[in-house]
Amino acid sequence: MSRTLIRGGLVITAVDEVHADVLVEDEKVVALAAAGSTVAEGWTADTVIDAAGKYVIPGGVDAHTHMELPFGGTFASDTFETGTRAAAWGGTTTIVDFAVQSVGESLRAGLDTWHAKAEGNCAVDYAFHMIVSDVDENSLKEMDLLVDEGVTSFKLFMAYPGVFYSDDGRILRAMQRGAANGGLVMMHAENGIAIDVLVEQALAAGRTDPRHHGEVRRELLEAEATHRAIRLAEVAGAPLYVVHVSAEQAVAELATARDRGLNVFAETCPQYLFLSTDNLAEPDFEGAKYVCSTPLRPKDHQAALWKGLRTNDLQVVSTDHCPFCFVGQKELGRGDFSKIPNGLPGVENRMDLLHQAVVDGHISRRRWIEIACATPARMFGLYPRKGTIAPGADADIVIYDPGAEQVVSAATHHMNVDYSAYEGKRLRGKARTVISRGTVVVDRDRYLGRAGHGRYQTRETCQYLV
Ligand code: DUC
Ligand code: ZN
Ligand code: ZN
Repeated sequence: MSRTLIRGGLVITAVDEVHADVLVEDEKVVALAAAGSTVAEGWTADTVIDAAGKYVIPGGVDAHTHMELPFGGTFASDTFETGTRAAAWGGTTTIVDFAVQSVGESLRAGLDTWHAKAEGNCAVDYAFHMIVSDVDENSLKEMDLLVDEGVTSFKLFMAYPGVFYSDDGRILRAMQRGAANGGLVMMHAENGIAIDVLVEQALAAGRTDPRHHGEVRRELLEAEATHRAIRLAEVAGAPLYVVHVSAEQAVAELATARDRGLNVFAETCPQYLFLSTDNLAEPDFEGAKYVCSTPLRPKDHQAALWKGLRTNDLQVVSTDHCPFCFVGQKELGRGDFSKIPNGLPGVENRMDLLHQAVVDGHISRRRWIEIACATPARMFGLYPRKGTIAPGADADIVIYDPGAEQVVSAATHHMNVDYSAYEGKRLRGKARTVISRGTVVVDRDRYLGRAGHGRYQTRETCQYLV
């Protein structure tokens, strides 16, 4: 047995901030004791980590990543190996990635493919949601089997006709199944049928630049789809989790539903909190770096997102990490914005950007941990193994230096992508030491982890229902 003692830090969870020492045995947290108490002073360990002046926080849980996702004729540029290594550098110790069912394929075949991509390659722990692209009798039955084996959430798309899209009837059927088996339906809420009409009209009129991606994917079409998804979930008697919310009007739909007491939940992402249509409008095709869906919105939407995070109308911040290199990948859409692969890198930056939000006064320190660690773990059935520091929890712990200064740059990041969406941004705070299930994987500027340390995590059903 190995014992690690983390001494003298401020332990921050979603509910507490306490000056405490943390004792780890092998892969688990076994005890916390008040700093300086006789109990804590009596502890001995093989490794003692000095956390004086630092925060001791749970490892981040990023509930929305797409390593190696096939999209628009290419693949997301981070593999499970490079993407989870970058996650570790940024203080994220669990990812929940999306396995994909292709049309005509079973859920099982899709899930097996994603297991094969990830197994033996991950630096930190990982789990899967299942993207359901083909709702039929067989895939509905398979949903039951997946819930039983720990894949307890299913993403459906109201966008991308011909690829991932499901119509309302299919969505209703999947939600009814989720209501019966405990699976949580996650929704990409944009009216893709209407968007495709606007795309066609924009291209025909010669509006081909990246900024038109944001213009055709109208805020109202996000709000309309969000409203429809909520109503369908209500009819099915199912809970709902809306992914990557970016529009103020969609937040309003969510707030109304929650005020009515419905089990309706949602995430937003750092790109919607820190970036805007100004980035999409950058000249010389640079705007392509910021093409994702839902799209970036005008800056004035950000206030509604921050407010939603403060009032708990939005519960989670995930990245939707889906990187494509500018050279050779984003460039596929020169002259036609609809051919730009959708997605932004961010798995390495989320914890630090949200700490900057603490520094800037948008959220409290405990809320930072709640939206980035505890609630994603609860939402997707990983709590309290993940998302907190408590006896019995996995020892996924970050010694976080709140005073460190960093400038975000592709020159220094670890994601396998040739640009940073936050290039040049100054941030206060940085992970100093990152521990994954008791093993130090990052220490100061050294990477000590390995591909294959990360272990697949089965999940319970949603632990966040009211
Ligand atoms: N949105 C993105 O930006 N990328 C991948 C899929 C999605 O829904
Ligand atoms: Zn999506
Ligand atoms: Zn996504």
